[in-house]
Amino acid sequence: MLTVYSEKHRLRDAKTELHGGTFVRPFECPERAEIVLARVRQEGLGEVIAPRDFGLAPVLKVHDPDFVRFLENCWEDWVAAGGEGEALPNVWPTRAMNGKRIPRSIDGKLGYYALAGETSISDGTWEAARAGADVVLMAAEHLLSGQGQSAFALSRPPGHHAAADQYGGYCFLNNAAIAAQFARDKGVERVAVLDVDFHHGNGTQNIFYRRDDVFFASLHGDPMDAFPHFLGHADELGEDAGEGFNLNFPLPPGTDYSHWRDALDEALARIVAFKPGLLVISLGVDTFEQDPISFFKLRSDDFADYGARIGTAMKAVSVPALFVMEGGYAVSEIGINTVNVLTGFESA
Ligand code: 6XA
Ligand code: ZN
Repeated sequence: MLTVYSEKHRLRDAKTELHGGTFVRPFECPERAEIVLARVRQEGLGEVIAPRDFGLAPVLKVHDPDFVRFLENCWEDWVAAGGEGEALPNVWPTRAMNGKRIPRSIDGKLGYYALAGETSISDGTWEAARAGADVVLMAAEHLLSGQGQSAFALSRPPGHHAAADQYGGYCFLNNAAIAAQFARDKGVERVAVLDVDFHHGNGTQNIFYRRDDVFFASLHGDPMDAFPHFLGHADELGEDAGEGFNLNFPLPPGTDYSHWRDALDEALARIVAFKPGLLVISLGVDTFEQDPISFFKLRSDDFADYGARIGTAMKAVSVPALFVMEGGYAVSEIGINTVNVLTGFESA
């Protein structure tokens, strides 16, 4: 399986995350990608290539231009306004206010575009996020040109919380959504996105919620208990043309592999029935029992098993699979768990 990787991910190296009432070094750190890459090489998964520059056009198919401009300029605007630490929001257009106007000041803009307050914007964040989009686009292009049945986009920072005009939960550009849309624009009629990260992929759901050409299925910690808290319930089925094309499996604290696997099998059956031309997998391994910020109980072997299940289901109907790296914060095990999914898929 081909892996696409860009060293530019290292430019996303923020110093601060708001966690438990203090500032900590972000869980989403550069070592994550380095450890996954080392494991890809150690296991001999296949060739590793760097992406080319796809420009902003495929990003702007998914994200609003004003949001993209905000991300591009945020750090400079923040510094120019006298920001001394990293850029963090401290006010939001909540239910009791009017969120329709985009404020002029960087403090107002941060609140307008942020969906959560843990994620700081630091010098280099934009360059890393852009390179992360190029990574998924390169992997998608590889599959669309008929070279292979699977590819791994080792992108960082992650993407699935980012909506058309919102960032947060460590995500800035929605890599999985950008890849799915790119495939649509290259003539793939139906694309499915399967999100197996511990957290609900609220951004991906939101981007495709009114569409019937992109099916979204997600297994995640029940939002009543887990981030992002305000989306990811089982009764969110899609709207308008998209009704019936969104599928959520919110699962309770302590969920082990046998229960998680049942939900996966149901999601895979629905995906097969949708008859996609491409499956994009938002691959977060924060479902691991030792993950520091999550509450599922998957073990390292379970990742290989579910990779094989995805492989069996997709190979039976000849649907190519694009794996896109999302979360996973048990850093010393992140390589093993991630590559177990990929080798499991290949073994099917
Ligand atoms: C912030 C939790 C952010 C979760 C990020 C993640 N308290 N998303 O892993 O998939
Ligand atoms: Zn996650």
